[in-house]
Amino acid sequence: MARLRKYWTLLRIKIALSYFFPMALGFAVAADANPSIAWWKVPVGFGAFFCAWFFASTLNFYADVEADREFAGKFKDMDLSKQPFVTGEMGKLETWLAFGLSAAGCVGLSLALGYRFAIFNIGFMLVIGVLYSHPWFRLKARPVTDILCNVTGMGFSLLAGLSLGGSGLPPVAFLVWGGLFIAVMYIPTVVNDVPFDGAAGLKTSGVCFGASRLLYFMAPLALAMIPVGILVVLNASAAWEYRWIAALGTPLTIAGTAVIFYLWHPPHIDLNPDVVLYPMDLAIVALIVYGAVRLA
Ligand code: DMA
Ligand code: MG
Ligand code: MG
Repeated sequence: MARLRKYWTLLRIKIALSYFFPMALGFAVAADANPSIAWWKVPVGFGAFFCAWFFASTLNFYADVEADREFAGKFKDMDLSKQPFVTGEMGKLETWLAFGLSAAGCVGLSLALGYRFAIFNIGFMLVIGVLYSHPWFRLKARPVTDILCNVTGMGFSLLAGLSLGGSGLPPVAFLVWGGLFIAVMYIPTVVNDVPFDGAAGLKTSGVCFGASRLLYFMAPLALAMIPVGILVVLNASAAWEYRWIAALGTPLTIAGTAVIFYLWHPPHIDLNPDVVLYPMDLAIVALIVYGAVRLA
């Protein structure tokens, strides 16, 4: 059991679930639109997602050893200085097996669901894994692209979930709203990392623009969610899930932004991320149960 622990650490479940949220939403919408989805596609699709995520998360740890070794922050999902590539628990063979099996699992399970799911789920693995972390691209260490990677990856997660039920696409206004939402959610995490990323020489958005300036940029982004959110809510032909998420998510994001500004005691935001993550996990359970009931 002790030998398996490190793989659990690599899975980084708390963050995994935040990237899984859009897929759960996509699945719920897909199940509404097409209640005749073959049930086996759901566990296979979710399995394909977690293979993609495991690959991405493992690559992030693998590529971040230098920065994670110096890690001393506390407002984080985990103590990065204890990650398996820093502690030396990952042997060469284990490393190759972890990458090989998760990538093969992602591609194989995705293709079993069809080309459409495969494009989005493998796209997710490439954007959130390779483009974000791999030293060739390492978009996590460049201003703006760190945020855009997350917006794109979350979009792929949603589109993969949706494609479990065919070829439906979300309204453009919801995609714009979601992009703003993800940017607002991601910015505090970059801001909290500024001291460590700066010391490690990473030029993230936070390091480049300055922690405070980037943090305050959340305000115009959150406010821009109002008109776009109204467009989504008023779109009577959009799935009810999109309309409710825009209706509830817009005021929540604005209130959350105000709370974060209030808790901004440079260089840290004194907010436990669990406050956001646990309600999101409940929403995931609700969406999956809803989708499963629609299929039953
Ligand atoms: C972790 O990214 C996120 C993914 C998508 C694997 P990061 O390296 O910027 O954050 P952390 O410093 O928490 O590892
Ligand atoms: Mg990292
Ligand atoms: Mg970081």
